[in-house]
Amino acid sequence: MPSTFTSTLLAALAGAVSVAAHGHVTKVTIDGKSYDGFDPTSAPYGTQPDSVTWSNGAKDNGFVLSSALQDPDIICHLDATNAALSAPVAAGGEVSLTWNQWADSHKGPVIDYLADCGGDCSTVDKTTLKWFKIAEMGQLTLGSGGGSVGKFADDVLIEDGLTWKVTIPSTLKAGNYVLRHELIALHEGGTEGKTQMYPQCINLQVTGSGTASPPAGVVGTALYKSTDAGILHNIYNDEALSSPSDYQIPGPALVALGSSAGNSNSNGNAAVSSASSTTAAAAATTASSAVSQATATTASTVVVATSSATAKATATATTKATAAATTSKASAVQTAQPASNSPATTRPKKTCNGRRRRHARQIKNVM
Ligand SMILES: [Cu+2]
Repeated sequence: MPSTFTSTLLAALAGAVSVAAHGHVTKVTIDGKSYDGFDPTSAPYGTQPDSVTWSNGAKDNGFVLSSALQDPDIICHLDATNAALSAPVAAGGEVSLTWNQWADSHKGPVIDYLADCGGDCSTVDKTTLKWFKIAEMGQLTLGSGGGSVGKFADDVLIEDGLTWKVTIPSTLKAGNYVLRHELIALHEGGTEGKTQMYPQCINLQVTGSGTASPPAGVVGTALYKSTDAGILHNIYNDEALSSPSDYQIPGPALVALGSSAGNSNSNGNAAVSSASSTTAAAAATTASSAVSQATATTASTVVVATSSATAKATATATTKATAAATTSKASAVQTAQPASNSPATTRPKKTCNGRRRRHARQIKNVM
């Protein structure tokens, strides 16, 4: 299809909705040094200058749908290929990821993972990378009823000028790692297969004298299932939740590695960085001397359970912990929290109408 026609059409559709469109990571900043992100929308979509960010084929800033979570595209985005360079960062240091734009209708969690390349990240086979979660933020406030949507991590991203900060665990052993930074958009998440995943991978060369071996992780194609509670989730039905932490951030449990697990955005959201993240950091202090992975996993899963106030939440959290441990998470979690996945009765009609066709388009375009 001629690109002028495509862009005219997309511009018209974009104009029909009042929000900005999807986005990509446009800049990575570490220790005062900035690295350009990969711009998938830049014609002719070919080679760009060597970068620390992985390239991808999301030509229209598109996404990976939750109907394709077992496809390798979920690892580092559509048709992603390795970045040629790696950015040095000291263990305990901070990585800032700046997005070019993000639609405020696109609510959901922000999650960061690392995977040990076991060698050169510029040539590693992405399907072999095993990811461990180092930071997560989910829902911060509940919607006020009548189908209204609460505050999510990506609202914090927007408030912070589209920059997200993640701290590399201070005890992590030096080496070559890939950072997998991910936004998840749940505006159509009440329908299985419609949640939008926006991962971006960045090569890091972690330095320092840390001694903690990377914990056993999960390959990208096993991180999520389309029926996971935090993936198949109706954000317009907060009446079914008793607290924002009832929204279950998807993926494996946060690992406790040093005292720096958790988002470190400057506006105080470390405190709200979901009970699990903050408490995990506290518990991590206890667990960090014992670097055995079993200890770390126990610490982080136990924390999830103890951080829940109500009996219902505790039951849910306990189920999650157990499920995470047995990796049969999807079914267990679903049973625990069916209410939030029930079809929206109060969903506002106009929420993603204009974009729906556009989304369908994008999927075609990036194929
Ligand atoms: Cu969208």
